[in-house]
Amino acid sequence: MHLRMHLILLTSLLLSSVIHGSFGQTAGLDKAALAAEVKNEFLHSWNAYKKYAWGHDGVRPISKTPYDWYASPMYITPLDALDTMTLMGFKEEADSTRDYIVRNMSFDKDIYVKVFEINIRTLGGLLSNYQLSGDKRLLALAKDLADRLIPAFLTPTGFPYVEVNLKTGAVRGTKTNPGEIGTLLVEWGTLSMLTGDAKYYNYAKHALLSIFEARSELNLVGDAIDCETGEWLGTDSHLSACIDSYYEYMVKGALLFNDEDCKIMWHDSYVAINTFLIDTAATGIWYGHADMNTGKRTKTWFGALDAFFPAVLVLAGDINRAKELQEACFHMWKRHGIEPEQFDYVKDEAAAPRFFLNPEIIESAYYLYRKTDDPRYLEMGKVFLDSLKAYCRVDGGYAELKSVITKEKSDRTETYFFAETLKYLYLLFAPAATLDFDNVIFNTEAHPIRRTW
Ligand code: DMJ
Repeated sequence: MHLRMHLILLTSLLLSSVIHGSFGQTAGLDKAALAAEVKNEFLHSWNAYKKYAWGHDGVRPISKTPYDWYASPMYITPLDALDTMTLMGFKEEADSTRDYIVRNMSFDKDIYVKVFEINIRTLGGLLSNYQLSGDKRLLALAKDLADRLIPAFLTPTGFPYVEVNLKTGAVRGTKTNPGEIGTLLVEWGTLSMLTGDAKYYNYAKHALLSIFEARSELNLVGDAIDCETGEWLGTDSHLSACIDSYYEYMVKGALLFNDEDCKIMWHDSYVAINTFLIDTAATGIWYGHADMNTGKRTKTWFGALDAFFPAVLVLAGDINRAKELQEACFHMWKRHGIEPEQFDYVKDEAAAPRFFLNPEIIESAYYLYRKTDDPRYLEMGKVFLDSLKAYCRVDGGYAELKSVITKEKSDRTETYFFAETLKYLYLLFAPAATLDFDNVIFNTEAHPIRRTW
């Protein structure tokens, strides 16, 4: 080939690699450097956990002390962090952490645990790490845990009790919500598929179907319900805490198990969401609050947790709406330099100013980037990373904020910071091959599940 032709080919190859980022650079952003930066931040917070809180559920990063959820530790941070360190390539650290978890984790404990939290963090973590490592001891732990949680499902409504005693099977907590009732199928369905025992799938599916059946005539749900009487205790409908992942697991249940009921439930719900919750303001499209029975607007609030919705819309195939909503989410982040727990999109200011190191907005940027290849989402990711480092980084890891306005810190690192926030940030910048996005479903705690059945 002529030398000039070689040069033209080389130039166009270089150009296309810059545009598409195959040399780690996109639109002026160095993806490889950003991925390395996230890994460093992971090590910074993980090493702080190890130094100040090893063997406990989590770290308080300002006082540099540990905390536990219950009288006896459940090793929530190590398990939540485990698949993140595996994906980041910290193999030795992952092997020793997994070994530590297996040697120490026991569910034969006289403690009442929250079914929802232990399901998404512990059961989800055990299942995803079993799939990633092939270590059967993790699957045995997952089965033992689920068996101990089963008494929660024995209610007249099919809605699980909020808490179960892992040793005695005693239950308590009747005031629950669609989020807690409907966020089980990914984990319990996976356990059925991996063990060949259909009962886990059936308990979780029955719970989801039952809460869907309790919806209003407008196809909306409220945010509090009694698991013994089935009476609604809160009729505010929204995409925020207490409801959010109820919708997420319809979409994920449909994709992971090809479940026809999940598809129908999602379809009907999405029509209602787009009729009664959707809203617009000068800053774009939003989803607010409305009464589940009348459809009347109750609040013009959207929050850090609601920012999971663009990711769900990507999975559901509504990419345009996902893009539009992510722009609104990004506005919410930039308004005070970091996103608040709740944002009033009409007043254009924080309505609840705390920040808990939440992952959802980053999760949505990652999903959108994987589907569109648009460097816009990398730019967003860089803003998220820079703000987190500027406002939340401390010697002892990463701290939550009492206020996104004053940036005053609070002495806690939630375990999902390791499972979700840092994982999604890393995956956004890391090579696509790091995780086969099209063939995994993340549970709501960002533990990836592969459809091996
Ligand atoms: C996580 O525990 C899960 O993502 C849950 O579904 C919602 N809240 C937190 C993260 O913000």
